[in-house]
Amino acid sequence: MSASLLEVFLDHAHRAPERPLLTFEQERFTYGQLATHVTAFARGLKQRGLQAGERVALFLENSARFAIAYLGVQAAGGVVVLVNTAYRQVELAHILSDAEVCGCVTGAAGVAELAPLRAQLPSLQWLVTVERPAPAPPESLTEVPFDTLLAEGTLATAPLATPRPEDLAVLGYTSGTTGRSKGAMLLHRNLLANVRAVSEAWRWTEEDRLLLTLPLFHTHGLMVGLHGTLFTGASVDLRRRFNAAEVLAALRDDASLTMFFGVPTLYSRLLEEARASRVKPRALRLWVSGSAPLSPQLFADVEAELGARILERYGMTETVMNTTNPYEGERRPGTVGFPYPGQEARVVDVRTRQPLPRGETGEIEMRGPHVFAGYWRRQDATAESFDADGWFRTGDLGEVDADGYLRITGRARELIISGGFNVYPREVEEVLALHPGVAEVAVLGLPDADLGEQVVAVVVPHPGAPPPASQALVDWCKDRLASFKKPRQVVFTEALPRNALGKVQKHLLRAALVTPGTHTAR
Ligand code: MLC
Ligand code: AMP
Repeated sequence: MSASLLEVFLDHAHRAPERPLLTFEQERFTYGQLATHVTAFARGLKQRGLQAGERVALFLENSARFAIAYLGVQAAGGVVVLVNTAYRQVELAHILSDAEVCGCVTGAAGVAELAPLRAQLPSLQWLVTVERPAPAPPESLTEVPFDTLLAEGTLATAPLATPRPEDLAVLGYTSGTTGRSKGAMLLHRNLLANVRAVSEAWRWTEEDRLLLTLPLFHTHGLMVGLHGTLFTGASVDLRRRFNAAEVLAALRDDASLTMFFGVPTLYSRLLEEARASRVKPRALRLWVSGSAPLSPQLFADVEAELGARILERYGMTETVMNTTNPYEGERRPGTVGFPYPGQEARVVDVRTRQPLPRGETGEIEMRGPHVFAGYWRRQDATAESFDADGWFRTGDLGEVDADGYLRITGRARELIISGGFNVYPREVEEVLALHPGVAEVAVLGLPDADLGEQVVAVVVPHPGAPPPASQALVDWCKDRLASFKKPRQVVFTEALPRNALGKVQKHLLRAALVTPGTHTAR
């Protein structure tokens, strides 16, 4: 029995080295070729001193090199720290210092973004750069071009120990309810258990070929798309990014494709593109949506116009995939189906923590071999997230319908999901509050036809001063945070509604903004 996904992948490579695995732009890799690169990358890292358990950040766009670095770090005994490429200095400094990374694999933009943070990142020793020429890194950092590391590793003979099930594989940063994200510790056995469950539920086999345009730095693209491919011995057509016209053309022309995975925004953009271009995709074996709610309307439109009955599933960084609509049975719009094989889900009363009967709304909890091992160096947050019986509190609200389908009805925590990316209002509020023209600020999510939800900031300007221009506040955010977190709307008001304890009543702001004119002026 394999102890890790890495081992399963290397086993495929050993038994069927010629089997096609991955295409990316002009590059093609069989299982054997990718495994050779992974082993060389791992040996290169070890030769340069990487110790078991040390953290290495991947701050990298989609490419074959992402997959090589991801598996290579694990093969060297290291822990991968995933970083969204849109992150700017505030997010980067926090994640890289919290995880105490010793190295980072990145591109030219990443080197430039990291340079001013050097003083805040004493643990960071080296960069592996995927582009030549990369900008010169700060003098105190060793820079190794990706290909040089591979060449060094090819000559090296250092033995590689395969990871044990309890070893830490990945730190996925998430859930910044305090404005700062926490590293979810995913062990090799968590990842293996989940990918096994997902591939079984979706009948994923080596005959499948996935069109993957989601970013690999998040759960959906990486731990569903890439992991499932590697586990089953299947293949993937990996794209640098999502482009609706290119995706539709591929889905029309490439008969080898059998699966497509997306967040709801990808489906609404595909639909728009299909309407405009009249291009229709071929029938695929499986279309999956997740990471954000898929509206029953979009589900119905995609079925009517693209001929695809989407399978919606529910997941999160801490647990990878939680529940799924059935592959063979009814895919019920507006629901996320049932727990995967070997995993448990339940809905509990948020006060008593007792399980609720069907039809009643409470917090969704998960238990099973896929559930992460806790938050990195955050015993307090870990303890708060689990009960004595090992149930993990997801922070999502839901109910189970009469037939056992789970329906997500809301979130217990403050979280905006915009185009499948998470935005924690507190983080944006903290950045806006530092602007000299801002006295108070509340950030919330409002419905958005393209993104599902959009970020909106309600700002109280400093009294006596003219209110700052909206664009100045948007730019202030963009200079400090990932651009997708910037407010799409800035609304000025004289005071924020607060309850007796002084807490901002965002539901009143939301209601006023959805029916403008009640509390705030735009
Ligand atoms: C990009 N922009 C966004 C945005 N994505 N704004 C709000 N929300 C988003 N999601 C902004 C950029 O900041 C930029 O602004 C402008 O749009 C153009 O950037 P882009 O990169 O060219 O955008 P685009 O290619 O259109 O990206 C849209 C997208 C992308 C939907 C393809 O957001 C995406 O790949 N989303 C998928 C996210 C994902 O994989 N989530 C899974 C998480 S895992 P400006 O002003 O700078 O020009 C998870 C668990 C689970 O949740 O269950 O799966
Ligand atoms: P992340 O922390 O980035 O992994 O985001 C996980 C969150 O995305 C979950 O806690 C849910 O709130 C949300 N999510 C994932 N899948 C779905 C879905 N199918 N429907 C609604 N929300 C979802």
